[in-house]
Amino acid sequence: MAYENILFEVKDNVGILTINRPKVLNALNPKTLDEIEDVIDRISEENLARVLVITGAGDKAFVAGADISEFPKMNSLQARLFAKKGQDIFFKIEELPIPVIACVNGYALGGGCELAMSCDFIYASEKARFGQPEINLGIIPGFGGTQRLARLVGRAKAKEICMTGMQLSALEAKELGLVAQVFKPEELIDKTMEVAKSMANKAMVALRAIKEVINKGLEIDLRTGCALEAEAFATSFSSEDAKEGATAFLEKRKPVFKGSLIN
Ligand code: CO8
Repeated sequence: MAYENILFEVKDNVGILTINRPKVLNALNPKTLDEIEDVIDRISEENLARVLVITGAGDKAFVAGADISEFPKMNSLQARLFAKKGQDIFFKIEELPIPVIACVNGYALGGGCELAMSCDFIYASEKARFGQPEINLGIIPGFGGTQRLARLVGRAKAKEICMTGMQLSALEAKELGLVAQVFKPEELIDKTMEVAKSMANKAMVALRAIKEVINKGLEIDLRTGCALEAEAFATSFSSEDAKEGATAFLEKRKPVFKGSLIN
């Protein structure tokens, strides 16, 4: 598929997906969602990258939401299908077996905040702004925002954010646990790539297991979550990379992980 609204490249095993509609602050229309899905599917099926970074083109926005110009064309059924389409793709991102970092360079509003929340963690520029402003359009978040935000920042704060349409600064989002780290705008992409490249050299079976167990564990009780952890621990323990990790430590050298997702 030739992409019109996104850019995708792989550098040092790190995939960089850039939403590229800067004139409309990278708003997500159906075609952009299709293109994002195509990249995610290719990464899953063809092992194109060991880590994925998602960012927005230009210096103003990560993604300013779903494309509002599409709304007048939609009836209720089409709106439901559009919401479902976004949700399904964001689940694919959440379930991708490699780490995904949202590199939030500006506005992450509505569908943009929802896209960022489907990633494993968020690095943000000091200029980034987060929010679910759908209430100001007379609608509610539709790409998973009510659900993921409440799980990430708690019930009261999620309700305040969705009910008022307020925007959060990067630092406020960090205080709430929505953002993992905040960087100066000019340093954001380099710092993100540094971390992404470092993770791309780690043990992939273990990274996949951490992602799966934390994601699933948050949905279930502690005892069942710990049972899942023990299973996943056993899987990582028997991987080739685990043998290399222990051997390298005992031989006092740096491990060279193969980075295979298969044991
Ligand atoms: N959709 C379409 N176009 C947009 C969007 C958007 N979400 N955001 C900005 N644009 C366009 C503007 O219309 C403008 O275009 P033009 O130059 O042709 O006038 C251009 O981008 C630049 O924007 P502004 O001039 O408004 O820039 P400002 O710096 O003045 O303001 C803001 C920046 C605050 C980000 C402002 O643009 C804004 O409020 N944008 C809308 C934010 C928003 O409400 N997002 C939520 C959208 S709804 C959503 O995401 C729901 C997800 C689930 C959908 C389910 C489907 C039914």
